Amino acid sequence: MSEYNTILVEQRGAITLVKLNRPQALNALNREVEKDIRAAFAAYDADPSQRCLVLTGSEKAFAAGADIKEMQPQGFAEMYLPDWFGGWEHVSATRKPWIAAVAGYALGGGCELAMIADIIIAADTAKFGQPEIKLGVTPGIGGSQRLTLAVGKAKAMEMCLTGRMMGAEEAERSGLVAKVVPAADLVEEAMKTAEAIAAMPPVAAIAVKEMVNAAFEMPLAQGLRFERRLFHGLFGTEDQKEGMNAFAEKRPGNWKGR
Ligand code: CO8
Repeated sequence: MSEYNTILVEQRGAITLVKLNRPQALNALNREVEKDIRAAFAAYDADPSQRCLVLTGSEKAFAAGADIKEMQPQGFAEMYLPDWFGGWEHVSATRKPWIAAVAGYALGGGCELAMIADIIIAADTAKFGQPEIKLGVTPGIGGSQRLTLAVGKAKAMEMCLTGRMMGAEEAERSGLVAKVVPAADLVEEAMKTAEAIAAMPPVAAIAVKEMVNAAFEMPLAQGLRFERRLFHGLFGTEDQKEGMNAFAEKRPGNWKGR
C-alpha cells in the first residue's frame, strides 16, 4: 500500500505514521530516503484530514546517520552542485506538527532528522550522537546548530568533538527530548501525544509551531511581536469563537479548522 521504497506510511485516523524501513543499513539516510520522506511529509502537510505525524524507525535504530557508503566516493563538486541533502530543508519547512519517536541509534543525520521534529519522544534505549568527526567530516543537516540550541554549548561541543553518544535519560535531562518511555510502548506513547495535538484547533496548532520556532530565529523583541500578532490574528478564526464559547458552555470545542 506504500508507494515508497524506503519508508512505510499509514494513516491512523488523523495521524500519519511514517516508519523508516532500511533495516539492512540501520535506516541510514540515503538520497532515496530523503526523497521519500520529503514526499511523504509534503503529502501530510497537504492533506486536511491529517493533523499530526509520527516518524519512527526500528527497535535497533531510528537512523544510524547519513548513508556513509553512498557518500564515501563523492568529491566536493558532487556534494556541492546538487546541494547534497539540501532537500531536508523541505522537511524542516513542514507547517503542521510532527513527532520523532526514537528507539536505538539516532546518530549523525539520524540525530539531526530527529531534531528537525517539533517534539522528540525517546525510548529508554535511545542513543543520540553526532559521530561524524570520526569519519573526517562534521554534522551537515543542522546538528551543530540544533543540538547546541537544545542542550547548550558545553554538551554539544563535547558530543560533536568526541562523537560520544547520549543516552535517553541524559537526553531528557538536557532538554533534547520531551519524554522517555519504555521501548515497547514507544509508538503507542507517541501516538497518544499525536492524538492530543490532533484534537486541537489546527490553525492554532500551526501558529504555536511558528511562534515557538521563532524563538530560535528571532531576537526576543521581534519574537514577542510575532507571537502577539499571530495571537491577534487567531481572533479572525471561527475556532477562536468556538473555543471560547465552548469554554463558557462547559463543553469540548468542535473545531472547523478555520
Ligand atoms: N551508513 C551506511 N551503512 C550503515 C550506516 C551508515 N550510517 N550505519 C550502519 N550501516 C550498516 C553497516 O555498514 C552494516 O551493513 P553490512 O551488514 O552490510 O556491513 C549494517 O548497517 C549494520 O551495522 P553494524 O554491523 O555496524 O551494526 P552494529 O550493531 O555493529 O553497530 C552502529 C551499530 C554503532 C550504529 C554502527 O553501525 C555505526 O557506527 N554506524 C555509523 C554511525 C555513523 O557514523 N553515523 C554518522 C554518519 S555521517 C552523517 O550522518 C553525516 C550527516 C551530514 C551529511 C550532510 C551532507 C551534506
